[in-house]
Amino acid sequence: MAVYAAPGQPDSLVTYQSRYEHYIGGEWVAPVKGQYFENVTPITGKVFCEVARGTAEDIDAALDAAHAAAPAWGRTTPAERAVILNTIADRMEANLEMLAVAETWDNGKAVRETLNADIPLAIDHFRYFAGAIRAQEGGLSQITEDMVAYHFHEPLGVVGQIIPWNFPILMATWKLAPALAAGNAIVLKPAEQTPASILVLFQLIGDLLPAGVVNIVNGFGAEAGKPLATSPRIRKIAFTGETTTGRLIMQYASENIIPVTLELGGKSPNVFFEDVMAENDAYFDKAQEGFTMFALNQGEVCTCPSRALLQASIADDFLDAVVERTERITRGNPLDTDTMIGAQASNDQFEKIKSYLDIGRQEGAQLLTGGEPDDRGGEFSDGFYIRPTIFRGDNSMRIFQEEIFGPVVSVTTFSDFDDAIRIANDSLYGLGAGVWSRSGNVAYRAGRAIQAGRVWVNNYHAYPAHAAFGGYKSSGIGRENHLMMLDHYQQTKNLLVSYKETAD
Ligand code: TXE
Repeated sequence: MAVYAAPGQPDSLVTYQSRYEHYIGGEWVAPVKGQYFENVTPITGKVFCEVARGTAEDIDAALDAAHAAAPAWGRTTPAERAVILNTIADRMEANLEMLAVAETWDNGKAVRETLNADIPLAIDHFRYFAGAIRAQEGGLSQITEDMVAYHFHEPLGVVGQIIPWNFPILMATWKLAPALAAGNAIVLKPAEQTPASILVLFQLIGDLLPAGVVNIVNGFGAEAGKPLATSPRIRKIAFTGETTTGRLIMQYASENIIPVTLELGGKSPNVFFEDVMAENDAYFDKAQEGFTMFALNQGEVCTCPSRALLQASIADDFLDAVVERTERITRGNPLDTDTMIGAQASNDQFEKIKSYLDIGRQEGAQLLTGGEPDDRGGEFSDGFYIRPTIFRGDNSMRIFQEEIFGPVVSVTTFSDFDDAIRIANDSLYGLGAGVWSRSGNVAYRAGRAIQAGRVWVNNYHAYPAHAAFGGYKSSGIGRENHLMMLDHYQQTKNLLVSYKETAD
């Protein structure tokens, strides 16, 4: 057990500045309009720094820097880029605890997660794409004896990336690592709720990249995100956020005929077949742990298993076990490594979740545990904490259909295999799903039948860099992670060459 000192305390690993600028062309640059916004830590609800409030003028400056850097960066060899990505990973690893504390303070999540998941996964992502770009090969087709078609991978040039607040450093890395590996220059806009930890990261690693290859403009969606996403000077836009915003991003992209990747909302079903139950059994213990994953990252995960589907024959006994387990989730100081659940990322999100707790009650769902804010007292009493909540109800309710993005699971029952699949697929979304059964056959058939881009079978919430991640239905377009991600940041150049020296 360890308790990290909060930023601002003398022995903290992180020294947050009181003010942050944009990061453009390798320099810290004040916003053209001179405006800043306050950044709050959800842990105490207090402002801890202010951050440049970007506008179209700042986006233009960042695009200038990116365009200046893109040609030379695009000509570097895969081996050169791989060395840089590996060096970034090494430096992050050497500063893992500092980055974990910075991320916890900015976002509110428990430090045991930033130490063991967010930052290690980000480090591995840079290493994975360092390897992936070196291993990538082009294609050659022999058309005739004298004619050859070469296929080259070329970078797109300058790309835009807009990310959310639930995993600031990891979501930045998911987008930056493949784009950099493929030789693109980038303008990235972090979420206005969590701008600071990414800026700390770039203070740490910025010197490893040529100036202008990565540019960060902070600010709000309409003021900074829209000018980036609508710019005719980007060759692609990558976005993670709400489905309604994703729809706008696609409209903007259609004006400039550029590709989009969208990673949007979810309402992921976690399906438990009756054979999971047993007395004192390691597999049953694992399945219960899989159920409680709804509270991981305070439920602020696009793949949050926010709908649990239990086979009716085991529902009551299963719920007794998981309610008790959910009540044992350790709540405390998010900077204490024993704490399992931290603060919601912003006051807006805190209010949104509370409104859904009311909606659940009004709809007649049965509240099994939680259902209210979690006053942790003392310095944390103004923080944004919610108790892990289990509702039991019906899949037609709003708490089953709408993304709450909090530590709230809505539980319903199914009679048999077909009923499970019908309920699981009765959703606008199709991002993640979980299937739990000791029968490989049942699990396989359910996994194939559920309309989701990622189905975890007998596990949940694992995110290895080499497993493709992305949505079906309204959950998005394209994939992240995996080698196939490189396709989203490259275009194919076909050179069709005749080696024949005569006209016939
Ligand atoms: O999302 P937005 P918000 C869901 C979750 C949450 C809800 C609202 O349910 O409660 O969305 O969150 C930028 N042009 N997810 O309001 O608005 C914005 O500045 C260009 C799911 O934060 O989509 C931020 O950087 N950019 C999700 C980013 O988009 C715009 C993660 C996301 O903000 C813009 C987060 C515009 N017009 C929320 N408007 C997931 N899939 O993981 C906003 N932005």
